[in-house]
Amino acid sequence: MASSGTATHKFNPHFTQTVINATGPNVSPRLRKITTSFIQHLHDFARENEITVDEWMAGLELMNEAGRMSNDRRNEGQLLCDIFGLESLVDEITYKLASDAKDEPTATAILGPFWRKDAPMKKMGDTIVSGIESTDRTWMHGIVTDFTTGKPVEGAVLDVWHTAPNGLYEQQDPNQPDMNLRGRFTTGKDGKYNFYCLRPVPYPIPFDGPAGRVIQALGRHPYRPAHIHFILTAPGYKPIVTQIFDRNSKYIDDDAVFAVKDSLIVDFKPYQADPKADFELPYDFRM
Ligand code: MBD
Ligand code: FE
Repeated sequence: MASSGTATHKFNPHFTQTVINATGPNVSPRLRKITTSFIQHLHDFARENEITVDEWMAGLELMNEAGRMSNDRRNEGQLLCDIFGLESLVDEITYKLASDAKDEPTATAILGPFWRKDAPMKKMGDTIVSGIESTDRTWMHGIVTDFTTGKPVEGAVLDVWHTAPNGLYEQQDPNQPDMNLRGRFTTGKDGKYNFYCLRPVPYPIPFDGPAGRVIQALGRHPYRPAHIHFILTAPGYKPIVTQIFDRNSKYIDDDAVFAVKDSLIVDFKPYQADPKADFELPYDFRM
C-alpha cells in the first residue's frame, strides 16, 4: 500500500499459518503433515535467529553450489546432510521403526555418497582388490542368518565397498580400475560368505566443496574412522544398509558424519593361516 511520511509496516502475525493454509485440498495426509511441520520449523528457525537476507543468500549459495558440483561420482547434498548428522538421524529412525525390540537384525548405518549400483558379481572366496600391493590384506567371512529363527539365509546378496589405502573410493580416483574394491557375493544354502578385501584406513570426506567449508567454519575435522560398507538383500527380507568399523582406527569416537554404532565395531585379527591374507575378519549378519 502506498503511504507517505510516517509509514508503518505491521508484519502479519499469522504469516506462517497463511503459508501452511495455501496447501491444496487434495494432498495426501503424510505430505500435508510433513510440509506443514517443515514450514513451521523453517519459519521458526528464521524468526528465532533473525535471519537476514544476506545470511539467507549465503545459505542458498551453499545449496546451489552443492547442486552444481554433484554428479554420479559426487553427492555434495548428501555430504552436507551427513556432516549435520541428518543421514545418521533418519537411519536411526528408520531402523527403530523396522526392528523388533527383543531380537534384532544387524544394526544399520548410513549409505553415504559412494555406493555404486551394479558392482561386479563375484564368487565366494574371490577378492575385491585389484592392482594394489598391501600389507593389510584381509580375509572376511561369516554367515547370514534369519534373526527370528537363527537359520542360515540362502540367496542373500552381500554388496560390499570400501576405500583404497590412499583414502579414495574408486570413483574418486582416476588411477584405480573401475569398480575396484567393490563386489557382490551371493550366499548358498549354508548362508556363509567369504572374500578377500583390505583393512581400510581412516580418510577425510571430500572437503573441497561447501560441506568442507562448513566443516572448517565449525572448527571440525573431515575424517571418518576406517569402515567397510555393506548392503544386504535377500528375497523376503528387509534390506540392510550398514557399515562396520575398525575398533583400532583413529576417529572411531569422532566420526565426521556420526555413523558409528557399538555393535558395528569389529576386530581385525592378525592371520597366519593364509599366505594371501594378513588379517582375518569374522563377522556375522542377521536379517
Ligand atoms: C563416506 O565414505 C561415507 O561412508 C559417508 C557416510 C559420508 C562421507 C563419506
Ligand atoms: Fe564410506
